[in-house]
Amino acid sequence: MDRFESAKARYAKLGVDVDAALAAVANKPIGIHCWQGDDIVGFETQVAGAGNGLMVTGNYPGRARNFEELKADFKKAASLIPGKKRIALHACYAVFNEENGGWVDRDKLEYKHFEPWVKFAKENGFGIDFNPTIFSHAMMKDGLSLSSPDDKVREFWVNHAIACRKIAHEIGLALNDTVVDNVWIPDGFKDIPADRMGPRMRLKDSLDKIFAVHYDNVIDTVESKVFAVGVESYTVGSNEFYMSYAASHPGVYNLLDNGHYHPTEVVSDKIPALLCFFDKIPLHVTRGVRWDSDHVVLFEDELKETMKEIVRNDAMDKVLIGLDFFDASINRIAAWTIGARSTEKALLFALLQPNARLKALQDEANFTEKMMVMEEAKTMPFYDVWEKYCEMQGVPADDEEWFAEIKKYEKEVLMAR
Ligand code: RNT
Ligand code: ZN
Repeated sequence: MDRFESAKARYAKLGVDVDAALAAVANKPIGIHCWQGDDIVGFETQVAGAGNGLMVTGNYPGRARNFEELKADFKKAASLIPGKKRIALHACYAVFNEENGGWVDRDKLEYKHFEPWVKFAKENGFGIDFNPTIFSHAMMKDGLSLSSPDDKVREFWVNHAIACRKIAHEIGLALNDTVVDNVWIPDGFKDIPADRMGPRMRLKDSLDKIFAVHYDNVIDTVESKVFAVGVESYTVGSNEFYMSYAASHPGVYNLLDNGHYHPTEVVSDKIPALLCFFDKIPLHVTRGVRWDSDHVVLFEDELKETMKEIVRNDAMDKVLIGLDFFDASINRIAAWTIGARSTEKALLFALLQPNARLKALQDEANFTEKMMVMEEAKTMPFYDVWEKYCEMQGVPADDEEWFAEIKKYEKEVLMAR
C-alpha cells in the first residue's frame, strides 16, 4: 500500500474521511496580499509621507519595483501554493499608464486604474479583494486620517474610501464575484490622550459617510487594532469600537487580524463567539511576535486552532481568510509561499480532525477521552495527505523542491533587478 492509502486507512480508523477533507480544502479560497512582494511601497511616486502608519523592516535584495515585477513574483509564488487564490490589493497599487491618463491622487482613483489587475486575475483564475490605502500619504495629519479634527483631512480620506468601494464594486462586476473592501487606519496617539471619544465620534461619522451607498457585491469590513509602534497609548479604531459599529450596521463586518490583540487573546476563540451573531467573519491571518503583528505565518498551534474553529463550526463559507504579513528580511517570494502553504496546511489539518467525535465527548463530559483523542490526532500521518493534496494541485509537496525553484528565480530574476 502506498503511503497515502495507508494514511487514509489510519484516518478512517479515527473516524475521518480524507477524501472529503481534500475536496473541502481545495475548494476554499485564500486571499494572498500583494503587499508582501514590495514591502507595501505601491506604485505611486507623487505622494509624500511614505512609511506613515506601518513599518516594514529588512532589505533583502530583489524587491518588486513595478506592476510587471510584482505580477511576475506573485505568479511565481502562486505556482507553488496549492488551492484557490484571491489577490488582496491595496489602493496604492493603482496602475497608472498613458491609456488611463496617468497619476491621480487617492481621492480620484477609479476602476480604470485597477483594470490591469482584473485582467491579470482573469488570466490566472484569481479572485480579488480590495483595501483603501489610508497611510503613507501627505494627507495623514498628525498621524490621523478618518478621525482627524481637520475637516479637509477627513473629507479627503472619506472620498478615498468611497472611491475604493466603487472600485471594489466594479471589480466584482468584472469578475462576477463578491469583493471584500477592508478599511484599516493607523489613527492613534503615542501618549496619553486628553480626548478619547472625540476621535471615535469623528471616525463613526466618517464611516457613516463611506458606507452610505449599498453595493450587493461588496463585503465591507473594518479592522481593529490594539496598538502599534508610535501609537502605544491609544488606537481610535479599537476592537470595541469596530465590533459595535459592525453590530449596529448590517452589511459591515469586523475584520479580525490575529496580530491585533493583547498577546494572550486568541482569534480562534473570537470566531465562534462572533459566529453566534454574524453571517461572515473576515480574517487577516498573520503571526504576532511580542509587539509586532506581521511576521510570516507558520504552521503553528494557534493557526491550527483558528482553522479548527472554522471547520468545526461549519463556517468554511462564512469565514473569509486573507493573509497579512510583510517581511523584507528574507526572500519575499519564499515568505509568500511559506505563509500561504502554512495556512493551507493548517486548514487541511483541521479538516482531518475527528471533530464530531470530539464534540460528542465534550458534551458527555468525557474530558479524559477527549484529551486522549486530541493528542492522538496530532501525530497522525498528516504529511502523506498533504503530499497527496500538493500532487493533486500540481505543486511540489517537498519544501526543498519549491525552494530550489525560488532560488533559481532569485538568481535569474531578482538579482538582476
Ligand atoms: C495593519 C493592518 C492592515 C495592514 C494592511 C497593509 O496593522 O493589519 O491590515 O497590514 O492593510
Ligand atoms: Zn491586517
